[in-house]
Amino acid sequence: MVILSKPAIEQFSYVKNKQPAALFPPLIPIVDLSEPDSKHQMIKACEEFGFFKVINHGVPMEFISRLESEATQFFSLPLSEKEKTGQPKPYGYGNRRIGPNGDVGWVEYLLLMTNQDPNLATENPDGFRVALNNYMAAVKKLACEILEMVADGLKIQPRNVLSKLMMDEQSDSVFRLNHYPPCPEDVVQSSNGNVIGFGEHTDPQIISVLRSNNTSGLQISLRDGSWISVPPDHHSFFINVGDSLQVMTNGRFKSVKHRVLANSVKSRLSMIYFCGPPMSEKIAPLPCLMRGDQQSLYKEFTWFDYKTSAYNSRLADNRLINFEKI
Ligand code: GA4
Repeated sequence: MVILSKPAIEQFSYVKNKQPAALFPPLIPIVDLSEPDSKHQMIKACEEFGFFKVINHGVPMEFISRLESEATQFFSLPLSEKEKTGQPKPYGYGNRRIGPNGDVGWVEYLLLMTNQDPNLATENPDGFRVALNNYMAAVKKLACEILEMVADGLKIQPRNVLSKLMMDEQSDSVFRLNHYPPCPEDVVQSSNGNVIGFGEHTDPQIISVLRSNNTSGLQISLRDGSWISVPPDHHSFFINVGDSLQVMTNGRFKSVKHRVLANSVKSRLSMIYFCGPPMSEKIAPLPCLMRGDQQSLYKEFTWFDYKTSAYNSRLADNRLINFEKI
């Protein structure tokens, strides 16, 4: 078991103003890909929650288990070994610090580019590399299928108008393995049971495809600002609408604010594929979605502009606000 060195409590992030939990929290939408109506369910979920769970996804369980086991082995290495992977700038191995602007969480992670061979400074990197490649290829296919169903559901053509952005060789998709070790009980208690594993934020990309082990912690924010816990399900995938898809639908879909709370008993491992477009791609409302004289809510920008601006922000910032038309 890996224990992150214990932080001074006052230096650590926790949920300060705890919103009362919703009395009857809505159920997280579940989209069964084997059902004929799934594209309509997806659209509804993207509009109402910016978030849904996918079952019957077709990603082989052996790829998932293999990567989970390789990642668990990696995170159980001594810190000095893991650090040989290189500090996250932004890619590499990170411990507690998230991004370059002072965010911290009860988490360690590996952040990787999807179309470059990762530098895995372990004794036997080959098994890890094969597991990563198999998993990423299968999840990329799933993401492509989901984006094509979204396009169909929105009645836009061609149906690869969204998926082609992440299927492009130049796509700036990234992959993240997050390991949340159990947080010591006294740290949890002194922060009212709410130590932040990964602080609240929206994802900048188009969509993100998340899978975790069976440890809870993930929460999403509803439109009214309340937070609901997402029951973990290690057989399923969870899809987040990112800021770029919010812009491409001119605000019809909303990117979902989410966070992870630390757990004092079990460790949580999550794997997230962030579907990003090529750097030079213009992020703008899809013309076929604009009716009549409808105007774009956003200024013109490329994914490079947005990513650059994201890396100058703090995790919890509203990053789209700088790109909205006044
Ligand atoms: C949030 C979504 C992805 O994990 C990520 C994160 C990135 C990082 O950890 O390097 C950022 C964060 C994320 C948004 C704001 C900036 C950049 C940390 C941070 C404080 C890889 C991404 O693309 O944006």
